[in-house]
Amino acid sequence: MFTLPPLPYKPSGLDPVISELTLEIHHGKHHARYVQVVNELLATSERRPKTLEDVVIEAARSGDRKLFNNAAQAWNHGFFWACMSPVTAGVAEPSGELAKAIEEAFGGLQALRDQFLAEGANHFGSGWVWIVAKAGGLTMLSTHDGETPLTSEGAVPLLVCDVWEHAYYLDYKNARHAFLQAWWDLLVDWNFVAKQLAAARADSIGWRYPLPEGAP
Ligand code: MN3
Repeated sequence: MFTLPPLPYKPSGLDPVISELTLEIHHGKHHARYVQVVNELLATSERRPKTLEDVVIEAARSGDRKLFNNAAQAWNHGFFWACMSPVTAGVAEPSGELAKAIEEAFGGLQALRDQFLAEGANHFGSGWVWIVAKAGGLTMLSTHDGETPLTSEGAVPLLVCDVWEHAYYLDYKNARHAFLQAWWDLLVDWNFVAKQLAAARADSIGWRYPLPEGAP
């Protein structure tokens, strides 16, 4: 049984960028439901995967859309929580290898910010905006619904923002760009992003979803 990992901060920790109410519903209802459906589907299947990463990749490979959508959404949300730090922690801007990689790929942090906000604001429908490491360099991409770079050979996600309406609608109504801007300026945990980049360069995927309860 996969579990809903606790948030790495208090539900009020991202306020006022993401209100306590939004975060409680997003984590406690949306994310929880994806985990619940994954467990229900696995309970009636022959599959005994050890990790949620395996569930996502195998479901994508076998074309099991319902399992894929729910497992990928469970994973994406866990990763999304890890990408943010509380407002009171402040934002430590990228430095070292990460700053260098951003400069090479996007021409600097300001250019990356402009591009990320535009990508998120222009994304049509539900999905996610990512920065991924691939072949040593950084790229930006957006995915629809539950689609995730986990299924993309050699791609390691470094950062993601959830642009499904449930992520911001209670706080920002239809103003997705305002949400993205506040999120970028006040919540991104660049230390986490730097750790992911270091992992990618060491041929690891870095952050992993917690193992199922009772896993050996
Ligand atoms: Mn969401």
